[in-house]
This record gives sequence, C-alpha cells and structure tokens, in this order.
Amino acid sequence: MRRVLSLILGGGRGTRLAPLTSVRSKPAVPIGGKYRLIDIPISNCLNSNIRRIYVLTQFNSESLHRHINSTYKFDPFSQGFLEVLAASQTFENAHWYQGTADAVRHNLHHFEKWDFTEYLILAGDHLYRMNYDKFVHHHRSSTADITISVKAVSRKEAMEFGVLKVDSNGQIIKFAEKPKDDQILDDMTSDTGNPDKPYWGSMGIYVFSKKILRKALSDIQKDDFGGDIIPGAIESGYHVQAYFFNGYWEDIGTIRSFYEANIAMTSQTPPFCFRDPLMPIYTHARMLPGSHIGDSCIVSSTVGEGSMIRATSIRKSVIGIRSMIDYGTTIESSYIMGNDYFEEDRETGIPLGIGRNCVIKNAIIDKNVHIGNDVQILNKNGIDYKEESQYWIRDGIVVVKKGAILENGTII
Ligand code: ADQ
Ligand code: ADP
Repeated sequence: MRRVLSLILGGGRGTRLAPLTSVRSKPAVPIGGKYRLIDIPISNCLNSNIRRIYVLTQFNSESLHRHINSTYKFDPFSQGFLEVLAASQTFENAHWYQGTADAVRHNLHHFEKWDFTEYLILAGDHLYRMNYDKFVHHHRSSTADITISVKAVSRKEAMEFGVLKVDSNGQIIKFAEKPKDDQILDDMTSDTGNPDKPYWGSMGIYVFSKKILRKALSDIQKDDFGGDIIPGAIESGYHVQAYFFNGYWEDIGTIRSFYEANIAMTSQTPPFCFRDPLMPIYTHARMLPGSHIGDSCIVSSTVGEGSMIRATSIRKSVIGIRSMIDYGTTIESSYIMGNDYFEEDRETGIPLGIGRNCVIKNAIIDKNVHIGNDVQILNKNGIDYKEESQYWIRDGIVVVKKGAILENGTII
C-alpha cells in the first residue's frame, strides 16, 4: 500500500449540503457529534496503511485546514503526508474546477512527482468502512486499468448512481450515469443475488493505474469521472473491472441522507458504528471534561464530551461536543452539532446553546447557535423548502445555521 497515492474529492460548491456548507468546505462538515466528514476516508486510508493523501476542494474554509493540521501528524520517517489542495486560479486557468475529473486533471503535476503505481480516488461524502488493501489487490490481480467499487442497489437508488453491467469475469461492459429512462433502467438490471436490489451501483470510488489516469484524462477531455471518464473509458476499450463490496456504505451528500445517517447512529446496533477497535475513525483529540447530565431522560442518543445537559428529555438524537441545553427542553430525532467553545458568563443577549422549555424535533442544529427560551423547531407547516436568514428547511428538515440567533418564543 506504500505504492498507492490517495486523492479525496472533498467537494465542489457543496450546494446539496447547504447551508451546512455555506460557511465551511464540505469535508469539514461535522458528523456523529465529534467528527468531520473528512475523517471517514482519511481513517479508512490510515487503517489500510495508505499514508500519502491529498484532499481536493474548491471552497477552502479555514476550519478544514485547522482540523487537518491539528489532527493528522506523520512521523517524518514514514514519508506520509496529508495535504489540502484548494482550487486556485493560475495564469493558464482562471476558472473553478468544472467537475471531479477536471479537479484531478488540474493537479496532476502535484501528484506525478511521487513514486507510486496506483491512484485511489475517493469521495469526501461517504459513510463506510473499507479496507482499501483488498480493493487495490483486486485491481492488481485482475490486471485492470481502472477498478470501481460497486454494490447492489435498488431501482430508485439506481437513478441517483452510476449503474453498470459486468461479464462473467467481473469486467464492466456497460455503464450508465444516473439513468432516468425506463428502457435503460430495464436494460441495466443484473443478477446481484438480491431481488430488491437488482442493479450494480458504482460507489464512486476508483483505483486507476498511474499512467492510465493521465491517458484517460487526456483521451477523454471531459470533466466528471462518473458522467464522462468511466463511460468513455469503457467505450474506448480500457479494462475496467468491478470490485464487489457488501459492507455498509451510504452517500451522505444531501441534507436528507446526512440527517438520516446521523440519526441512524443512535440505534443500539447502528449500521455504521464508530466503535471499532480494529478500524477506528480518527478525529481531533480534544481536552474536554466529561459531560454533566442533570435531571434528564436520555434515550437512544449519544452525547459529546464537555456538554451540560439539563433538558427534560432527549430521544434518538446526536448531541455534539460542548452542547449546552437548558431546563424543560425536549429534543427528538435531531442532530445538535454542539459548540466550538465554552462561553464566558454573559449578562445580556441569548446565551450560547439551547434555552429553556424548547421543543426540537427532526432538525439539524449547526454549531455555536444561540437559541432562546420557549423556541419550537418542528417545521409546523410541513414546508419542504425555505431559506431564511437564521435557518433553512430542506427536504422537510429544519437546519438552523451556524452561529444563528433565535429569539425567545420563535416558532418554526
Ligand atoms: P456524485 O456523488 O453525484 O456521483 P459528484 O458530484 O461528481 O458525483 O461527486 C463525487 C465526489 O466528488 C463527491 O464527494 C463530491 O463532493 C466531490 N466533488 C465534486 N466536485 C468536486 C470538485 N470540483 N472538486 C473536488 N471534489 C469534488 C458519483 C459518481 C456516480 C456514483 C456516485 C456514488 O459519478 O457514478 O454512483 O458518486 O456516490
Ligand atoms: P474542535 O475540533 O474542538 O471543533 P476547532 O479548532 O475546529 O475545534 O474549533 C474551535 C474554534 O472555535 C477555534 O478556531 C477557535 O478559535 C474558535 N473559538 C474559540 N473561542 C471562540 C469564541 N469565543 N467565539 C468564536 N469562536 C471561538
């Protein structure tokens, strides 16, 4: 695995995850109460002994840099590094990256100086645990040019993913990116062994042999891996192989899937568990005290360190680090991200955290909010989409913005 260079596609504009991405780049979005999205692929790399990692992003907020610099350190003798490459204007190119392949193409000169044999191309918004060692070995043993990790998906999911057909050796013979046409969908069904999931869906993670990536990006002068490079490579006769993955994997690039993945973590046997001694998920090690819980009923929830919980009840929720939740409040099926700091006592204004007698249900509350007393966040009118200065509603989920102030008695 020392001969693998990993590229993590950290995100374009991140519009599907806005407003969580309005103030930070997608890889820096907090998940699971104390982690950030980028911790997932980085931890998978480290657990697979991959030590050379680039993160490509367009919107480079300082929090991503700070998180990476304060979390991941390499022993100088390991030849390891983790570097963020943010889109930048050059004399030759004054544009944003036009897509994932374009982002990689613009940075090839950074990558090619290293001595390695394969690129491992990963996405920054997936929740899964994978030993990439097996993935890369599959690529090598099948002497493929490109290998794609795939899993069985339903017809509904097939419309959101790249879907493919394989021959008896697992070589990909057909690929359609996010097909919506019924005839194409019918044509792309496969015997996956699971009648409810009759399609092989691309997980959007790829192994490319070093020279093949340069060749494919110059043969196919287009901008996206899923939409252009992969189907173009198959058409042009490259050997593109499937790697069948059957573990838990979720694309959490939308507010709905991000919300559901976080809430799923509150189950006693979560589909994705951060507690795995053999393949831990790493994050910033903080020096926080244990949380103080008052006279509260907390059911099926996780509470991050340094919190002060006086709420009446919290159910099926993820409560992030340094959360402050006052008396009489009830929280259900919500992700409260917590705070970046403890607040000094202050005499005026609404204090940091969530006030007294609030009711919060099916919501995402970003960091450092000041929510007053008697606030109700319920999406009372069942709105699907709305943009307000302090909160947005997306897919029916209220997302209170980072640093928002909600006055006493606010009802959403
Ligand atoms: P999508 O996830 O829709 O489908 P895309 O939007 O290209 O594809 O994003 C892939 C990854 O790259 C995401 O992590 C995204 O944040 C990141 N990204 C996007 N633009 C970027 C840019 N300019 N710079 C850096 N990073 C960027 C893809 C495949 C499908 C496959 C699904 C599986 O195209 O075939 O089924 O992933 O989730
Ligand atoms: P963590 O990993 O614990 O979330 P971060 O470094 O990402 O830590 O976040 C802490 C950030 O909060 C730091 O950048 C720090 O400067 C910032 N911060 C600390 N105190 C305050 C404050 N009073 N107001 C706003 N930001 C603060």
